[in-house]
Amino acid sequence: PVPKSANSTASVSPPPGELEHDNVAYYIKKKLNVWCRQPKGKWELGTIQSTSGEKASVSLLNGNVMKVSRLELLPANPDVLEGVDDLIHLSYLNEPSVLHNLQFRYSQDIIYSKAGPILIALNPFKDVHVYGNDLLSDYRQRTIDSPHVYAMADAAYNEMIRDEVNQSIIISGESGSGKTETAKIAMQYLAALGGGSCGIENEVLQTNFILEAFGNAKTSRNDNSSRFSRVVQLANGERSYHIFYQLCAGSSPDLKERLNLRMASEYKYLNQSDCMTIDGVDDAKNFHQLMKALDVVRMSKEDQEHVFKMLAAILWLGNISFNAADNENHIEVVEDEAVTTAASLMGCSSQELMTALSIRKIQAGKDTIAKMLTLRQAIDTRDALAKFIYANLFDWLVEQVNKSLEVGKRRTGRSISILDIYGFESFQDYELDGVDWTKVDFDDNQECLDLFEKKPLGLLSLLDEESNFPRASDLTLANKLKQHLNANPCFKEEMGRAFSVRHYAGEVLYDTNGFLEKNRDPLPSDSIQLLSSCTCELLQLFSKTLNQSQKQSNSFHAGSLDSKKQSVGTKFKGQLFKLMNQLESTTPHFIRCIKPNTKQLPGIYDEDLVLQQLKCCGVLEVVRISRAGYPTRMMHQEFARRYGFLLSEVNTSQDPLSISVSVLQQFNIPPEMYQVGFTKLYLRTGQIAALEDKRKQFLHGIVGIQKCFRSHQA
Ligand code: AOV
Ligand code: MG
Repeated sequence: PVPKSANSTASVSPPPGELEHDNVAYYIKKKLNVWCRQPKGKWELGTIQSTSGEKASVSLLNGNVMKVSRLELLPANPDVLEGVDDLIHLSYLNEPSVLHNLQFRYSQDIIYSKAGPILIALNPFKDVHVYGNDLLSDYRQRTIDSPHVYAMADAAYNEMIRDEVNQSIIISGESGSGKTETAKIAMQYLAALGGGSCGIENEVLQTNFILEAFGNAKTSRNDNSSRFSRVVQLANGERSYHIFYQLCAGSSPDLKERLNLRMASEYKYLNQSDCMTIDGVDDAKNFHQLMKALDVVRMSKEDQEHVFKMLAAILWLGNISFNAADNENHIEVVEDEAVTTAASLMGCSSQELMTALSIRKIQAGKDTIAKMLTLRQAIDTRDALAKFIYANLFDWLVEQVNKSLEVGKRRTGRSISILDIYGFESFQDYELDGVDWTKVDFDDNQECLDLFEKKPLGLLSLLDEESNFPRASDLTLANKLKQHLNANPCFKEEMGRAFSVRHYAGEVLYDTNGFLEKNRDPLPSDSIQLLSSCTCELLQLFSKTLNQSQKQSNSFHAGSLDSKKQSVGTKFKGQLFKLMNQLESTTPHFIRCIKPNTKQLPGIYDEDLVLQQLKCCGVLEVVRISRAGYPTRMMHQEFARRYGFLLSEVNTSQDPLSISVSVLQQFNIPPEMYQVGFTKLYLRTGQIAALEDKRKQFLHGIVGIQKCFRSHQA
């Protein structure tokens, strides 16, 4: 597709280009605004008064007059473009202009803007009153067309109907930027299209509450962060999954008694981080809403009780403690309320649970040897059990919810998928100026992908391989990675156990500490046996699922000592591949969420933070390329097919990309007139016309020769 260029603003913009010798005079004469970089890097608006040599004297809006190098000046957009709703319309797409435009809108609570095809959503951290039924129908009837999640959801819906193609809405952004809220807003719109507050649409909305209770937690960056695996270990000021606090705060006296439940602060898994509540959040109230949501998805009271039982069992597991049993570091389990309650909730005897947590049986030939565990091993075993139960409980819940929605499903054969993921948290290592977004080719991330998934020498394969060596350590892993991956330009060696990866978004430093253990995510066979002997139905089900998946993979690894269960890395990779496959068959719509400040407060717009996020997700390049600059985009195949035959030396083995480049070179198209992407070619105005001319001439020539040939024959 060839997008139309945004020529609508051409009449109001001053001569194009940066501030160069020949147009400074124009700026002075017309008193046009310029951006002037201040000593601390901030950009201020002003007008140029005079120039002498490389220096310019600038009068700032605040009244100050500064002498600066011309390099510190950038053209500002004319006033009529103040706050345009699509960055594409800006005459100048420099950093201060983009930042100013978004800030101008943000200060008026206009949180949505377009960047070409992408919707930018700035997190307001307050209610901006741009949702609800009235607006919903305004967008539906197209009486409003300003950028909004509703508009994007509406476009997805219409395209689904019109093109009969599945759609996806892909939401990205760093932690706390508003992805999950945005996903919910999109779902609200689609639910309203489907009929509103009753029926399956309502059920889908209600499932959000269940998924958030069990899948979200307070982190330092987001009070309601979509997270994963934080049952046994918490950082200071952060919480475990909401559901634990909700259960402790909101369950009825009866339920409390049946589960022998205490206050959240009495559980070690919850009280280790010194953070029990969230400002403005009522856990007890949310528990009641959760129970309602479980009713809506038709989960039986009996199943609900099972779920709560498992949650209580996890909490009590965390309180189990150990005593020294000898002076060789071995331990025994303290037989107290924690053990007895956990065991009774799980449906086994205290003794069975204590044995599983303190002894490991090892097969030596035909004999079984019982080995006592050290304190570290015992704690790891206990925590692995708690994590296993929670992870399986979560999967089971999702399955139940999906089943419940299947019941009333009206199948049209078409779908709109909304992708909300958990956001990146590691941003300290960000090299602020490390990524030159004017140069980065935004659709070529191949080297980085190779670094992770190439077989057999990609990061994930190497990690799996090392995870299978009994004597491997975090250091041997780091060395192995350095040995094999150093040649990849996205990999960087660091001291000791560390290494860095140059991701598309920026460089991230990794410490291999705990990598192997996390990747193995082991559950000792004694624990598996324990689970299968428990009377609790859910635990039996979980251990059965585990046994089945192990049997399947064991058949491929017959004779190996370890039970070869899939590593976490491999599992994750498999899930991502599945996701990618699913997305690739859809028409994607992109929403980039931006967090204007790290304090989670309204009204604060941190320019550096916003810029960093715009850069890292490639928004500016998309605008740069989709706007007038490179209005023509063509797939390499398409380009090669149309112009490849013009090459004087045709090499049929060449790939389309190389053919494209050869064509451009043969006709001396200057490099500033195009950008070569991994899949597409981007061309400035006029270039295709020139190439079409050459093509016509060439074809004309052939026709001429043929005519000539024919007349000779005649
Ligand atoms: P995330 O999904 O991107 O983070 P959330 O969607 O949870 O971020 O948003 C974080 C918080 O920002 C919410 O709890 C709201 O308080 C506020 N917020 C976001 N969007 C809006 C909006 N449109 N209007 C009002 N407030 C909003 V993470 O899940 O951490 O990556 O893993
Ligand atoms: Mg989220």
